[in-house]
Amino acid sequence: MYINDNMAKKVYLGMIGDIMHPGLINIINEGAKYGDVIIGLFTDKAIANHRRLPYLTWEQRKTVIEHIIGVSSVVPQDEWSYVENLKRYKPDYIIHGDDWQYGPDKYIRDEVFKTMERLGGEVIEIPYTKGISDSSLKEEIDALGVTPQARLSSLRRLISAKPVVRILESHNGLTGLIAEHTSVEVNGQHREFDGMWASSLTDSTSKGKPDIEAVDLTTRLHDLNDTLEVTTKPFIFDGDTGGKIEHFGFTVRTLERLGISAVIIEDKVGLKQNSLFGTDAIQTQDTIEGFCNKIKAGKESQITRDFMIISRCESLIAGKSVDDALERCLAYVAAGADGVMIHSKNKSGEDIKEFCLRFREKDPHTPIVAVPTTYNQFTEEELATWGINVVIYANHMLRSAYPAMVKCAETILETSRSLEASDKYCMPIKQILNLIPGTKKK
Ligand code: SPV
Ligand code: MG
Repeated sequence: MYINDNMAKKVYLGMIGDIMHPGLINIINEGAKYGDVIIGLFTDKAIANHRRLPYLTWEQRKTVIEHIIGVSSVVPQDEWSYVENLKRYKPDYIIHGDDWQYGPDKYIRDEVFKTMERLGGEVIEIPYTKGISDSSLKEEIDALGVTPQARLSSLRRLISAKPVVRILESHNGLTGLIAEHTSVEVNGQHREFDGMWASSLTDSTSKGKPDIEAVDLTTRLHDLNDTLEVTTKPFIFDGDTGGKIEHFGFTVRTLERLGISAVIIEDKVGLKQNSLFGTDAIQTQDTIEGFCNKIKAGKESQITRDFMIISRCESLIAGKSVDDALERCLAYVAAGADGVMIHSKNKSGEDIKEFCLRFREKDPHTPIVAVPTTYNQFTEEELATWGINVVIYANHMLRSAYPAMVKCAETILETSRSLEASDKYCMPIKQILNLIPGTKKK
């Protein structure tokens, strides 16, 4: 039975509240014994640097949680740290499972103890409910996959929640798994990629073909399906020039149906060549009017609210000025582009920085996407200070795999056997057998 004989006291309980389970109900019930339970519901912004974004939006989670017996009110918690909210709401108690005593979040616990002591409040730790947790449930849900709509909308959520969204190139199911599951801890912070880039360069190169739109859309999407099947994170699709205006609307709808979050199209016409050739190749830009018409055609065809059409400006690649790039990008946004990608092969990054700072003076909000392949000396944090919202590592899975494979092939030739190559360049057989989840039947 729900007993609360101490209505005047305030009990603070922070939670993500994405997947409700008995452990959370238990902690709410425990909290309600001490007073009115205020749920500090973590916002996307609070979560984004520490965990994967929740499946439900903040408003959806709030609706569920405010209807749970024992919850008095739900307030946003905008930081991973509790300190600001504890100072704001001055609870008499804060309640938390005792699982935060170990691991990367221990510093959060230390801060909470210090703050509550200063406020004259008390920290209640209750035994963590064994065998059930948000993360174990999340693993099970991840194994089921994601709906196209949830995947599609997650890129916009990430852009508004994170200072910078980190995207890794993926050209097949295996590289998709790497982008999906690779994570590291840096200074106590969990880090992983936020999504994937379907690069025209690596899609073509992995087929032994040049990056000139020779691999058609149907083939690329057919192959992309392999990756969509084994991942849940958002995809940004490299749409090259977007093709003919009359065709681009169909491309947009096809991508939306698959749950792709965004397409980036570049303002070039004629035979497309890879941008990293710079002025060594003929790079002919569309007229501003012509490209704006393509953006408009795409936006008119779009049926979901969240799909993004991002315009990619090739002025700096074609040897033109930052002024030219600015004029174009502002026009593209006015035509309806949901973001701009500015590209350059200049190693200094100066042109990109100047563009971003000047673009931000005119347009504080439209997302800027950057592909720092040549100016790779800058960290994501530095790029974010220029106003960049999305950083794409555009070809690194393919570029790192290829030299390793060549080395292995050469070593087999040199030694007339595979012993040396296996020892030096190959993962153990046991490891490859267990690499793909679900390979071994129990
Ligand atoms: C790609 O990855 O295919 C791109 C980025 O379009 S770049 O290769 O730098 O042009
Ligand atoms: Mg490309």
